Amino acid sequence: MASILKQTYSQRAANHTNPAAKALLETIARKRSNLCVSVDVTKKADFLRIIDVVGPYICLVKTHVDVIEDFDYSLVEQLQELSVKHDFQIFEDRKFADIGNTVALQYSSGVYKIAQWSHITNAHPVPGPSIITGLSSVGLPLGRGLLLLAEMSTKGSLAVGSYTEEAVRMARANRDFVIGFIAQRRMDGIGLRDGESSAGEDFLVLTPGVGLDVKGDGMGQQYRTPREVVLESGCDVIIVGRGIYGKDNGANPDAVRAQAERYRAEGWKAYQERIGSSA
Ligand code: S5P
Repeated sequence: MASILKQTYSQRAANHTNPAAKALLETIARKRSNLCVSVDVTKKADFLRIIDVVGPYICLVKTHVDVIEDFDYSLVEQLQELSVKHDFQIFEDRKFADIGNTVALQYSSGVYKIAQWSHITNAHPVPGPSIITGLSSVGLPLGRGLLLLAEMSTKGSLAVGSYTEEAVRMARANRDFVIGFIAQRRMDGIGLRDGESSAGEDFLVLTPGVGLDVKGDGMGQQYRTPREVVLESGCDVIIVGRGIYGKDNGANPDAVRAQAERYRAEGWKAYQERIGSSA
């Protein structure tokens, strides 16, 4: 079996049993897109317009649903309709970080009921393994998947060294629900104890901090190119926000479409170069 870095997304889909991981890999292969758009805008109309424009070019939409000022539950229904129309998965970037009981409530209940509609969500490993126990009690029966934040894209991030290693160990112990990481590179081999091997392990790596035109945002964000992320660091999905919808909340749909096409093409080219095939 070729190393994960050389396998196609569809070959990898066959090795996954978690429904969210499998569906994401299949969507990537079907649409020839490893691009996730992060839609961090505060008005429903902007949010839906951007997603309708970028829909054809993406595998995944990442949301911060709590920043939307005019939120009501019809937004979720419209997002779900767009996900069917354009064939993409949904990832609410909630970054859970509390005790198991609390995160289970935050995931299942409240205004947003995230587990009802988000195929994938994420959590900080800082509370330890009980955060996975809490979230999986809600998400696993619904076929959802969890990403652990093993690293961050920001300058001075504390998620390094032994923290990252422990995050990977927590994932290894919960492979039914933890489908991968938010990280800046592949995590294969990280945190292995004596006698352990990561052979056969295939965690997905979704990577934010991706931009083609600027290196940062003046607030700690650090950008790398799709080529650096996918080819040089072996990550699987590029997450791009402002690089696609710009400074004006995506007011110009043609400009948003052009950027989505550009990032999709760059991400896919880097993947083809990685696997050594234009398939
Ligand atoms: O380490 C991280 C983890 C995440 S999920 N760095 C990040 O930037 N993110 C998220 O990715 C962040 O919350 C934002 O929604 C997105 C990056 O947006 P951009 O506009 O800087 O591309």
